[in-house]
Amino acid sequence: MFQRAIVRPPSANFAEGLTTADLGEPVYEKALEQHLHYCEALQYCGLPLTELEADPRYPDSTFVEDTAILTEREAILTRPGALSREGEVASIKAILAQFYPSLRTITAPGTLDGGDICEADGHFFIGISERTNEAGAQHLAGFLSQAGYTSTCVDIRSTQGILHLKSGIAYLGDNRLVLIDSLAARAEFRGYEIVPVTPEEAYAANCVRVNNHVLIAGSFPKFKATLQNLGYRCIALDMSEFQKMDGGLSCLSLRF
Ligand code: CIR
Repeated sequence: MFQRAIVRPPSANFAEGLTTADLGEPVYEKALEQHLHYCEALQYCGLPLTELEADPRYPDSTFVEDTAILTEREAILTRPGALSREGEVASIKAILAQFYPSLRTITAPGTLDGGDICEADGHFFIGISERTNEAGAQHLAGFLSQAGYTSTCVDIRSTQGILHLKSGIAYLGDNRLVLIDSLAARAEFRGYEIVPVTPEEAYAANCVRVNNHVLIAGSFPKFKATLQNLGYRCIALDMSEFQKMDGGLSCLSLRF
């Protein structure tokens, strides 16, 4: 169960952030509105929010998930793989210090984005991607192991169409992993019940189980029906403006 979450609204220069998507420029006012609905959904799921101020120095800073790994036992600050995002960690550190007695940090030469880390009940999948390098992955694996957790690295550098591991995978609890087609057959995920996402709905794979609900991106009817048939209560949220900036549902909050 999550107790609370940290969020940061997009800044007016949000469209200046990094993106590989060819979906047009995001509309700031619409992004703000979508962010507001996202926050309301987290609150509806029982999470009080710590809302940070928008930070125009870092146009990608609304994607707070990339700056830290939060576990029940400790918090680890990341070293984001994109240079333009490195400075985002400082303000998150100040906030997290209020909740965690000690903070660990990924250091050079390691780089690591929170979007590459997927926790499945005490086991962590660590994506090695364009953002998270092997040194960063090993550094995190060491911290996790010291805290009594296990981890597996998943190299996604040759998996098309995903920026981060969690762009293609989500853990629902109950030993169930949501997986896009191109990750579904990977040996690393053997032993889990796989909840498939069709290629046309691949963006929907980045969903988030928040206590008794699953937050999912809007307009993916097949995936929504799959989850509902499994008994999950879904809250669908329009994410169009964040998708234009390569962002998914999970990256808009740090939940702990
Ligand atoms: C970036 O490229 O870093 C941002 N525009 C999107 C980050 C999305 N983060 C995530 O999925 N965890």
